[in-house]
Amino acid sequence: MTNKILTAVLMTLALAACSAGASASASGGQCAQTDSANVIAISAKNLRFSTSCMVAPAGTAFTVRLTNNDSEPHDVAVFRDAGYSDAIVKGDLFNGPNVTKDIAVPALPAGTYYFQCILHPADMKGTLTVQ
Ligand SMILES: [Cu+2]
Repeated sequence: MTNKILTAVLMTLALAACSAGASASASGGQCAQTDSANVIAISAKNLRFSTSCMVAPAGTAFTVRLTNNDSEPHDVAVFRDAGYSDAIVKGDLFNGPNVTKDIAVPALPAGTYYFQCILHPADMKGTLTVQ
């Protein structure tokens, strides 16, 4: 009887973990775009960026505006390669919560680039499509 209850509890926990993961990835499905001032506004919360993809116009400098809603420091760095070794720009790490800083990104040719928080590279990363 005790084993049955334990099994039921474990299964419930497993299901809860799965649905939490699904909703987290679904919320990151919409790509952040540049606004009319060429600013892409994103945020960081619970060691995650608000999006896993950004879209910017080719040949035009733009700004990534990061609002850090964590007390931990975050930044945005943009790289040419998926291995995150060839950096184009690295923003400064800064603590939140409710602190916003701009990262200036130079004009880039069309292509796929990669962004991450250099302090949390495993959990805070995504693609930047320049088109
Ligand atoms: Cu971070």
